[in-house]
Amino acid sequence: MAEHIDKVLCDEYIDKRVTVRGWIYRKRRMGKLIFVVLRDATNIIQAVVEERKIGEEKFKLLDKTGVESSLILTGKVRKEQRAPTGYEIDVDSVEIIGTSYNFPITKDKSDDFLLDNRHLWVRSREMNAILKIRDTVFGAIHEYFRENGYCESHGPMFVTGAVEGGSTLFEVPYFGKKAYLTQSSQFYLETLIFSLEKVYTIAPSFRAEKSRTRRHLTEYWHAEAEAAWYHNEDMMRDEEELIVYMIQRLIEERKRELQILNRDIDFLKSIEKPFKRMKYEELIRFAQSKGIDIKYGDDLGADEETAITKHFDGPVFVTHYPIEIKPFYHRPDPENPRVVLCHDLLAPEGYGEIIGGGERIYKLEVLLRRMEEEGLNPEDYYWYVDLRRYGSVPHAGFGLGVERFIWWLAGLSHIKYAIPYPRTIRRTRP
Ligand code: NSS
Repeated sequence: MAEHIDKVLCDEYIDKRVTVRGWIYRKRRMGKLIFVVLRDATNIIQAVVEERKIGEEKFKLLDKTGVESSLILTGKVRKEQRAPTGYEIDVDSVEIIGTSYNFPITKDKSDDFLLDNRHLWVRSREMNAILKIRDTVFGAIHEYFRENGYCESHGPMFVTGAVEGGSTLFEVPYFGKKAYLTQSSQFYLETLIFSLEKVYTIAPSFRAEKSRTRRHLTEYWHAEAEAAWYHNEDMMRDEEELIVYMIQRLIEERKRELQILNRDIDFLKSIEKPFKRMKYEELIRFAQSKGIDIKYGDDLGADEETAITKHFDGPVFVTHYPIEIKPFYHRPDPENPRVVLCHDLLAPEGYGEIIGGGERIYKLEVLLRRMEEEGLNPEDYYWYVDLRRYGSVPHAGFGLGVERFIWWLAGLSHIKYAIPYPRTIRRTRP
């Protein structure tokens, strides 16, 4: 009996007869031999098929069928330096399960073509590596929060109000009324801390982003946390622990995938906590010293973030933004109410913001005043306001854009590579 292999072939299999299942990655015929490079979820493996071992008829069928056909191959493993992974299977049995002719994805296809064919492109080695990195990231987020006393909970996706400003809300018809797709689960997590104290969620968030940048999706996965009794600094400490934990888990579990993507692993290893902290005011001075055209009071756009963070050698927390450029819920600094006790975490190497968070206003009168200043109707947020009426406590939270993190961590050129089916201003298919 041949052993079915669903892990990466290594020395322990030499001279053993194994069965592998997968898809043709490459194929080349040389006379009475066919070299098949088969891929499965783990890796690729070269197999050599001799006509005399499998018979003329099977050999012809195998010769005809193309890239991405599904096969079951059985044969003996040997070391072969010329093979892509250093091993080769000397095949004695071939089963063709699903033929494939003219697989549409070939070398040098345009980006748009690959996006139209994302359902097929997810099979590529690059996407396979990214999807595995993504798997580890989601797992690590759950691990981190669960190990640190956070309880997983969920807010709704259909909502009636904005969290991050009205301009990026998606409106949906809702039985004769209007509803929106949520921009963030933050306000619901805030309600839940009064029951669970420390909560987190991983859920989609939706932004009607009209900007076409390398960092915006209209639908993204958002890892959000909220904790009672936490101040800004407490939350930043948990965030840097989470980021370092995720990086560690990726280096342990996904080194090969990071190498496939040509990510500099030594650089990732160099990322340590605590991260540098900089007040917004200092950041503006720093940017100006680098010749970047920005002044106090400006929000950081994608271009500024890229230009600034190219000068960073690790993630940097930027705190104390001017009150005017942040949403109403941020707590004004009691020592200087023109700024708020918030933070953004900016990833280095030109990537920019991956986290937004901070301390929330917990006094009723301050919240009502801020809503009035921003022209918001407290009625629309009655349940959010209520939290400040019944046993309010200081609290803080944050949101990590999971694709933003993967985009940076894997060193990708565009955020659309960080998710299997990206949704952008121009794309809702496939
Ligand atoms: O707008 S944020 O900065 N902040 C919030 O939504 C807070 N309500 C989160 C909280 O405190 N619970 O978004 C948070 C993060 C941001 O840093 C990005 O990493 C990511 O969400 N984000 C996005 N990722 C991809 N595409 C888009 N359009 C996007 N917008 C934000």
